[in-house]
Amino acid sequence: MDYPDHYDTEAVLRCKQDLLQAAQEQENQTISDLFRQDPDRVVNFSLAAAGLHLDYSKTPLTEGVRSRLCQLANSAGLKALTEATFSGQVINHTEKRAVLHTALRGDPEEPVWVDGNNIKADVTTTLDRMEAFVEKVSDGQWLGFDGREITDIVSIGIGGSYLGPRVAIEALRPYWEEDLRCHFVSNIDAADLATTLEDLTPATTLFIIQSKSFKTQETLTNAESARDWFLKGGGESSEIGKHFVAVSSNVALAREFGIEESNIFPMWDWVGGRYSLWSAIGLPVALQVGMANFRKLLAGARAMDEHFREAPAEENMPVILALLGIWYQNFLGASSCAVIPYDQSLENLPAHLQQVDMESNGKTVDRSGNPVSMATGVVLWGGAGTNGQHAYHQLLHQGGEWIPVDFILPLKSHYPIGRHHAMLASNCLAQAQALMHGKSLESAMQELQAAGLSVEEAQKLAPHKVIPGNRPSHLITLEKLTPETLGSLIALYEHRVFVQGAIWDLNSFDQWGVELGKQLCDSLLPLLESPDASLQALDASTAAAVQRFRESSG
Ligand code: G6Q
Repeated sequence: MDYPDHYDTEAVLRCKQDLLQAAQEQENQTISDLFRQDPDRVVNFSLAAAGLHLDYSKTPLTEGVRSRLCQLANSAGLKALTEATFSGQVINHTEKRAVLHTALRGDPEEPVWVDGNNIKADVTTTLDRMEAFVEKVSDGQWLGFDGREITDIVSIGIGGSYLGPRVAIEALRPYWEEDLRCHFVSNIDAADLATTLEDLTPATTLFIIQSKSFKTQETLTNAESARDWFLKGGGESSEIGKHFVAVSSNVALAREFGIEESNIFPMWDWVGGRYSLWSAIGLPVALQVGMANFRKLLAGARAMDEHFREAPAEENMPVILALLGIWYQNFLGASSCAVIPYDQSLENLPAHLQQVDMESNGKTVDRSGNPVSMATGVVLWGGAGTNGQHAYHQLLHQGGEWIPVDFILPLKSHYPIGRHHAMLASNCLAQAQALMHGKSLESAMQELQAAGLSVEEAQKLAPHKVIPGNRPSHLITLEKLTPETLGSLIALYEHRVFVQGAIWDLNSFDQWGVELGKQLCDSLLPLLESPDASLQALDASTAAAVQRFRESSG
């Protein structure tokens, strides 16, 4: 490792033992008991930071456990690792890279050095280049090959080069520039590209090829097919420069594709894909909502960074959320967590957070290469409320496994129509109440009898109506979903992942697990495409599937 390691294995072990004992001691205590014991529980278990408010009182957390969990974070060297990260040390040691997405949104006057270079200067220059580009496109100075203005942007990228920008654009719908529409193509499935291009006109469409490596199979194949579409639709090779720009750290490959160097926006080794929304990968966002709003998004994230860096653990929102997750998973046995925004425009936020979390911490080897001693990573899933209430919330309420939920609720809507927003909020709060209180057999019986059922009938039906309750949830509220609060919200989850990775002693910033699938895919593709190639080296099931594919392709 290239940075001072402050992980105190012995102390972490002692904290774990303490916490295991605490978990046993409070086995029979319910969340409702905790509210009865502490009339100020809501105040004592709430936090405000960077435009967000977190109420984590509806959880099985006591003050004693909170301070033990904070000790755990302390023993894992969280503070030192945080400072090492922010200051540019090589935290991602398996890839020999610094981890500096925070520098993309940090104070431009505070230098951060990587290999003797103050990267803040590069960040500022890139933001200025983005601004100039956005202005040209939105002011109609950037013209397509037949002299018309650009009306549609198609961002081609996948994974980290796609999910964050898509979520930000969807979330910031009220801030959209008129006369410009951003579209996304990510999947290698041609349906994605074909259906996106269906209604577009080559002369008024601008493609942004978003690929840090400029080597990703899906992105390059989609980019090549998009270029064919452009050339078949009246564009000339010499005009590719007017319709294709790139965001990449691989300038040579982007140029080889036909993109002019002046239209290639940089990416750097020290920005991980899933943390790259804040870099030029955010260009589609800047185009769709304007550069001023993109800068506000960065400012919101910066406010959360500052809070994360400065606040003591017990008052630190990302730390508390991370510790709650550790408490649930490592000591109380949860294996999944849900993020449920009560905001339609955040419908796809869970998909982005899923990548940030599961690609970062879905690992079982610690930073020294040894197997970890506790459960790591968590299945993160979710979707927009109220839609989920008519789908998977049943399992949240009565399923065999309890699943902690983050409810996210903007207090004001951008669409103040009738009673919609109060109804949305009441649904959100009711779900959290139902999870905590549940319904006892006794109240189910009473309800059924009050509805006119005989005792016998009520006894048969009542067990189906029992809801165990005592299930934790956290309520994150914000005044309104703005570029600033969105930035702060996404940064909150980034830091939550970081804290958990620090406690589990993982390298949260590599992703070797995704490589094997890519390698096997490369060797299977020629077998699918050449009918006579031998399938002998394959397992029987894969060989049979290849054979079926070949027969179907004729
Ligand atoms: C994110 C991952 C991954 C990556 C994509 C796209 O952290 O590394 O999701 O973003 O594989 O990679 P490129 O940007 O290099 O095309």
